Amino acid sequence: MNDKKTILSGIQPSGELTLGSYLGAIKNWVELSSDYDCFYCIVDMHAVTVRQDPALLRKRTLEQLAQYIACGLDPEKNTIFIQSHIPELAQLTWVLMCHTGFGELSRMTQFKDKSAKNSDNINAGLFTYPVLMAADILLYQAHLVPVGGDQKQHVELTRDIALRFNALHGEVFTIPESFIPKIGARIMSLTSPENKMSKSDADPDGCVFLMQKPEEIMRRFKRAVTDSETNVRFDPAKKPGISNLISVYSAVSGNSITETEALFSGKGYGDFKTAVGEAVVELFRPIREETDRLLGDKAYLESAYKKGAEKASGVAGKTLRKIYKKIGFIPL
Ligand code: AQP
Repeated sequence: MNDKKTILSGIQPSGELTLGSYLGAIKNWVELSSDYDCFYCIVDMHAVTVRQDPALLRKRTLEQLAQYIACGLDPEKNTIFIQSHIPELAQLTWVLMCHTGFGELSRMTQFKDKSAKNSDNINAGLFTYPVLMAADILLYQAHLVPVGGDQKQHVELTRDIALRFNALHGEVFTIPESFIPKIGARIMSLTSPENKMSKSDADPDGCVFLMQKPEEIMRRFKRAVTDSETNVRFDPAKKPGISNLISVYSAVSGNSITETEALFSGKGYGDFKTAVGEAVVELFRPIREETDRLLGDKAYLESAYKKGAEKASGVAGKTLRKIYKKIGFIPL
């Protein structure tokens, strides 16, 4: 019998994967992938809450699948799938929407941030997206949801919805918990370190992308915004730029924050930025090469996502049938 706990996590194909996506999510997914029963998805349904170019969305979805695998996720061992391939998700989302308060959704900070950024398209999906995320987590009965710090609020909402549903209809949902990495939970933009590094940032210089060439990665780190001091010291409030670089170096090298500070004590910002850039270049080099190789093998990628959909659907169907029965829908 499989007594491993279940994990669910996903990333939107709303842009090229960044250093933030890697350190805040994928790196931890790989570390957890042997000890848990993992469901890792490409959340294309979430991505369309913001207008996407259809051809680009298709391309990025496939690229993201190749990148997951290149980063070390194994489709044989884990369930790696594309969110829109699982129709039960939309079905469960509707049921959960009827168990979620308008006031609860209004408090979500990501909705406030994204509606400010997309003022010409504040659609209902942007508002109700946390319920889609809750349905994703609950459909697979996930115990743990590895997320960056910014997604914690959505996992809290998922717990509230699940507890409410269970209280009304009996214990059907596993109550999930968020899992937030100690280092790398929030990687900030290199050009405006008070903001999160985001795939769809209007200023691409603030981001480092997984598929970027080494020269370009180095250029971005060398131009990273710092401060007028000269000491490599971790103080996010007063020194957000340098603190962000310290977090990046620590997450990539496996050092603690204090060890990184000690390592660069007495060295200038220039040397430090070069060291951070080089560490990231070496981290991404094999991932980029393997992604390119996988993208040349479309038949393999297709078989990987079909296998993922089949595995995910099996679990999703089981949960949905239970839920439909609980709320009084007549089975067909
Ligand atoms: N900068 C980041 N630091 C730490 N973690 C991050 N994550 C994303 N950016 C960072 C984590 O990656 C997971 C997937 O996120 P997502 O892509 O589905 O959604 P997002 O958080 O909205 O990511 P972006 O890059 O900011 O996308 P856009 O620009 O499209 O909104 C999550 O666990 C997230 O915390």
